[in-house]
Amino acid sequence: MGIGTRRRIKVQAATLMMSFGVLLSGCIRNPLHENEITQTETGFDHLISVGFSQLGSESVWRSANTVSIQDTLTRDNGYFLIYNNARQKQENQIKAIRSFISQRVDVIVFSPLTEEGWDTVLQEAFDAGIPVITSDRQVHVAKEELVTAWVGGDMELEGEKAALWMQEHLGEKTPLDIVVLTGTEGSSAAEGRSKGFHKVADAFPAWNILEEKSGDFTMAKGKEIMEEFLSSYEGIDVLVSQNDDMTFGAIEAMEERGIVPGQDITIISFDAVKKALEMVRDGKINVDVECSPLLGPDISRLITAILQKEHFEKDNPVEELVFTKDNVEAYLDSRTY
Ligand code: GYE
Repeated sequence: MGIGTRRRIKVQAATLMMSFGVLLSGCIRNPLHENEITQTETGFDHLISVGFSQLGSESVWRSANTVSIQDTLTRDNGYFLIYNNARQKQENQIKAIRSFISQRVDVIVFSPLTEEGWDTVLQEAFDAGIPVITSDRQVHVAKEELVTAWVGGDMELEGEKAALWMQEHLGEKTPLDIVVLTGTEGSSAAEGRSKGFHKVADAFPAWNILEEKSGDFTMAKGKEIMEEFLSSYEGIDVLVSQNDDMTFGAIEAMEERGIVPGQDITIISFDAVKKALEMVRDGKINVDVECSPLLGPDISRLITAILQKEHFEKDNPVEELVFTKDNVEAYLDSRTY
């Protein structure tokens, strides 16, 4: 090895160590205790540190949700945000929450991948005196006080709205062969939408649910499972798809077989992202039940209320609409995601 190469390696090692040092100090720095700011948007004289564990980036909805939270919890708005993407793994979320606890953040916000399995880590947050807000999805915990507040869409109501649209537009006495693409197993989003749908659909014997299978809220999986459905069953009348990404995949699968989406098969979707609303306008999706990802401002309001010990509701469902060809035009331009 020549002297030049050796020196280059040394310089690189030194740079690495320096950036590691910066990284490290960045990690343990807790701006809450620096008192460097005189007055912030939140009314506090210091930045509020928030640890946010996002469950992944599986869908258009999820990306819009992440952006909404990152764009709201900014330094300019009085926050120091520590963001972690768990890439669809509960153990990554648990790890992230533990690191937020050890960094002594003021608040933990997280969107739980699944409902079960949070008691231990949330007890640790509780014991450390850190309030926890669940955003979007919900958890099942033995002790209610482990979650300070929740904000998100009412998934059960969304499922009910889908079935009520079918009842009104297709008829409860019409024999229908139905397939359902469900979301991530064990998630409150999938469980809630299924529960709400069944609440209505189970009362109508003419509606025949052929199969319900998880497409994990992704386009690729949605396409794969729809292909399976189309190979297994002839004459499917209705597809209920628990999010738009799976719907996009399912539509591809249909079109590849010469099936006209929205006509040959009635399509019911959830989320109502812009690309899906355009498909509602074009008649490919018959109805899209809205679920709003723009939760940043609500989360910010909750955080300040909790820390200022003002009144706040524990459960905060957001208002959501139902889109069909009849009303979609008015909402298309303003859709940002
Ligand atoms: O419908 C889907 C996302 O939990 C409501 O998760 C959310 C769901 C949403 O991946 O697109």
